[in-house]
Amino acid sequence: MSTLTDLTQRMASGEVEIVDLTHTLDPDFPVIILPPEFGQCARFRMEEVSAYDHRGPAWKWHNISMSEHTGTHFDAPVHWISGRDVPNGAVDEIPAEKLVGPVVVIDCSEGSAQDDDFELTPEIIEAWEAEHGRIPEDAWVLMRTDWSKRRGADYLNMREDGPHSPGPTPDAMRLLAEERNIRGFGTETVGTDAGQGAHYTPPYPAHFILHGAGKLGLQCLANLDQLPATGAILIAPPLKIRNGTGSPLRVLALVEK
Ligand code: 23J
Ligand code: MN
Repeated sequence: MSTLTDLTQRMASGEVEIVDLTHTLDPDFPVIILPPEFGQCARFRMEEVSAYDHRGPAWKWHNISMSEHTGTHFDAPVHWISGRDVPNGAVDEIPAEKLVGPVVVIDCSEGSAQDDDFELTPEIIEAWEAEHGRIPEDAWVLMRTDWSKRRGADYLNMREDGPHSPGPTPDAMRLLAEERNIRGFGTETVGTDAGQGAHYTPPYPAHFILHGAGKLGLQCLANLDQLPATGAILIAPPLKIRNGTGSPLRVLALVEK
């Protein structure tokens, strides 16, 4: 039997499941808030054009607007200054082969429940590899924190000194991008970086190191608790926005039960 016929049958029988890792686009879903001297990310907006009425008797449709970085979204290398000259670094240029591929999940949910500023370190990655094997080249690496279960103000978790949420250290990002040569890094929080990521050297190390190395990002993911540590396939194609730095998208995983 061909691989795809086999896959089709296993999806029909439920042996292979589709897990949706996407939050619903909604005006109330939080967006990243930067220090006030910087430009800001727009929330999702939707206006009715017609709803089977005098504006269009047999059809309903909406005009929508948002940032490239609103809701569950993809970060391209050109998003960051370190990746500005990466070849094919905008969302419309990324090869289609990069948009479907293997994914591993590092479970940081226990630590993140104890510490809002929990750090993913090289030690945690190496302990994960001792249990699950070396992170394969060109795989997505997702950091599970269960942050996607938070609602309202707890999601950004803003304090006087800015947002507090878990994220990777600069050394962890160097290990993943430079030594493991991953495809990309994804999180359940509003950024690939920790809430306090501006205070590392370099500032926002996930963005700086990943995109400088031509790697991809995913943020505001959901349902990472439904994924195995290894063996799933991620489907994450951004919109084909010319010179786009990122894009809201539907993220799906194929998981073998
Ligand atoms: C702009 C500036 C800083 C950050 C971000 C955007 C994001 O997290 C993003 O959505 O890419 S940290
Ligand atoms: Mn982004």
